[in-house]
Amino acid sequence: MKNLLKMISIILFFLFFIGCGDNGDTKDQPADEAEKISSSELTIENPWIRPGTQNRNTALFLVINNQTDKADTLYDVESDVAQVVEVHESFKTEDDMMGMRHIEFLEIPAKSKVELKPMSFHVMLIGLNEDLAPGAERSFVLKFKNAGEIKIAATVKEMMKQ
Ligand SMILES: [Cu+2]
Repeated sequence: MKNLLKMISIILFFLFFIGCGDNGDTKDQPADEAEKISSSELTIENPWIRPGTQNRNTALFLVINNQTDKADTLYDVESDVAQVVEVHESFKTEDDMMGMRHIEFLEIPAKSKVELKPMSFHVMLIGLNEDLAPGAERSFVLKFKNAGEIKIAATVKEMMKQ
């Protein structure tokens, strides 16, 4: 009798999934997937913002995971968090200092990940419109040549332990 009930619940389980179909809806994702925002092309993982104060600068960090067969290019990021939002890279100057500069395009090769992290690639937030304290959440739109626009939500937090 117990086994029969088990069978019925398994059948109901599958019927439920057949009924749902694949409509691309991601809102039923389990909680541990909450920080992964998928499009059909790319996955954005662990987006976070370094805390900052109004009129000053800070940055958005994340991992772009491209498991498709072709390279993609990040060419713009939009947000009302700051007056200027642009993709930057860090580099070493001739006198061994760290500098950073705006880049027009960030390529994400096929079947690979590009990590935007401190001292490396990052999304620079110049002239914050408000204070960003740990725990706050803000949205951004990442623009890719192939994947199109991907909207993400990033949480403000202190630098992650590596
Ligand atoms: Cu920068």
